[in-house]
Amino acid sequence: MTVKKFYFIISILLVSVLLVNCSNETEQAAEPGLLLGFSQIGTESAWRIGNTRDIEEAAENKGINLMLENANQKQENQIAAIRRFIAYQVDVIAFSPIVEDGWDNVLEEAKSAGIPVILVDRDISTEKEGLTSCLIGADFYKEGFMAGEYLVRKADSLGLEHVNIVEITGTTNSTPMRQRQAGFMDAIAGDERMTVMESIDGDFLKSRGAENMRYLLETYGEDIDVVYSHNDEMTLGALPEIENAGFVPGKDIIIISIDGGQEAIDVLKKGKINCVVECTPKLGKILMETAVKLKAGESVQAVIHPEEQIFSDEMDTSKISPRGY
Ligand code: GYE
Repeated sequence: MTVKKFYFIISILLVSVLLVNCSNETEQAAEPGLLLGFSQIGTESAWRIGNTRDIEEAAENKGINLMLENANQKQENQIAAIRRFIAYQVDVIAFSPIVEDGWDNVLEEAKSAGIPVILVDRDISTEKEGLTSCLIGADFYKEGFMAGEYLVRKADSLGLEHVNIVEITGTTNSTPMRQRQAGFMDAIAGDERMTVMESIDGDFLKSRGAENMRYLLETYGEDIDVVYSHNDEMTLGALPEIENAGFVPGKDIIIISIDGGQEAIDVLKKGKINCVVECTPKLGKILMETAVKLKAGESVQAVIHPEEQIFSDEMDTSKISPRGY
């Protein structure tokens, strides 16, 4: 190789290295991005899994970088995740608080770091002002109220004189547990026929739904007229126990559930569940839009509730379209 040729090759190499560096820089500059830290509760239900998937898809569609942490049903894991998001200096923090109490300290830390916080799905209880920017989640009180109103209509249509109810609740001290109970109780209050024999914590888990149902059947047997369960997972756990005890769910015992996942809707279509109140897990799109606004310093709506409906044996259930979770 001549000296001239040697210098020519070297200069070509140098120019390419420079070009590669430049293009990397422009790529980075063109994608300043938004980094969103999201602490999810866990994987306890089809609802939760659908919610996680929806949030991941929405982040991808909007080109948002998502740091997703799964807390495996433990509040301390959620607190640790939020601390990691603060250390990473994410732009916005979002989380679904497993229970309502115990968040003040970590949220004070986020506030001091100047990071806005979005509550997704569930609320917190605090005396302090301004720890979070907004709440995006269902109106659980309304869901419980719709479930109670359905029961009153059902009792009317069957001409029932006494209605003995057992309630399998979600995680104690979680927003959906508190409000689904309050809404239901308010809707049946004043109806002399209704008696709630027992409310028992099923933690939103299928296994606990089954376990609790076994106990309730052993304790109250054929006195049970209604099972009001705070989510589909616990309902799906309870149904085989009812059948094993020799009762026909949907006929001998009125079954009311909440969420509206595909599996429960399929069972509703078979007549073994009487009513399912919808709770949509599809909160991803509005979460991303809200995160973008907060990063830009814009104001956002304090509470955002999605629209929800009720599915029951009062309607033609064959018309219910696929649920997607
Ligand atoms: O109903 C249940 C889930 O917070 C609305 O949590 C959510 C509830 C949902 O695990 O299935």
